[in-house]
Amino acid sequence: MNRRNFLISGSTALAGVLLTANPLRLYANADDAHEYKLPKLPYKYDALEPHIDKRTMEIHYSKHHQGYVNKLNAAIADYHDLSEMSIENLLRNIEKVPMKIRQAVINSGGGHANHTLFWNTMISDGTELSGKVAEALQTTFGSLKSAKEKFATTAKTHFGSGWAWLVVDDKKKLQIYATKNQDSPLMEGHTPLLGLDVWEHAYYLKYQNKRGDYVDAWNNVVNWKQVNLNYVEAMKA
Ligand code: MN3
Repeated sequence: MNRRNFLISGSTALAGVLLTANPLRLYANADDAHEYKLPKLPYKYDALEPHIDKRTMEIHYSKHHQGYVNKLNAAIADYHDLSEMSIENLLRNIEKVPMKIRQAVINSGGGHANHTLFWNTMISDGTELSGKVAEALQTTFGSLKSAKEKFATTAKTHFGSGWAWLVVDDKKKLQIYATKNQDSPLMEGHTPLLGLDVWEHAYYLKYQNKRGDYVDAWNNVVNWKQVNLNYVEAMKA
């Protein structure tokens, strides 16, 4: 219930590409059974080949992401008021979550939200970086090239498990940074536009220890059209 999956078809320039008006709205509320659900993957497991392999996608989505959903549901099982919130609002209001389950919600709720965005900002062959977010990246980081380099370096040099992010912060400015584990930018009042999973489970089967190769390959499947839409929505909010 209350799932608000707004799918809009784009302009002719986006022929055939379905964009989600705001993937944050994919962060659906729990259903009547007060359970969050694994969102539908917007493409097949092999869609991102050769950059991200089918086996990694299958395990990452059906085991890892499902695992975060299951653990989140277990954590909030006795807190029906919390499960009436979207996962986005739950994380934005993390200080209101009882201490007893707060870290579980940070880990598993963060894992659920982060992966939901991750799937929706990738697409077979990628899309061109343009539009309002491109203008803002140029203004903030000097050029698109330097913005992309900063993101890649952030992803490659983050120590241990975590995520690299492009966000709109609470002052409506773009920021690029990394978080540890499954910590979500939503907890800082920031709106994530694009996230890259740098946990080893995201790349080890194909790339082993070569995280840099994975980050460079991922650049080929970024759905910048979706990131632009995320930016426009975040600036309106
Ligand atoms: Mn992951």
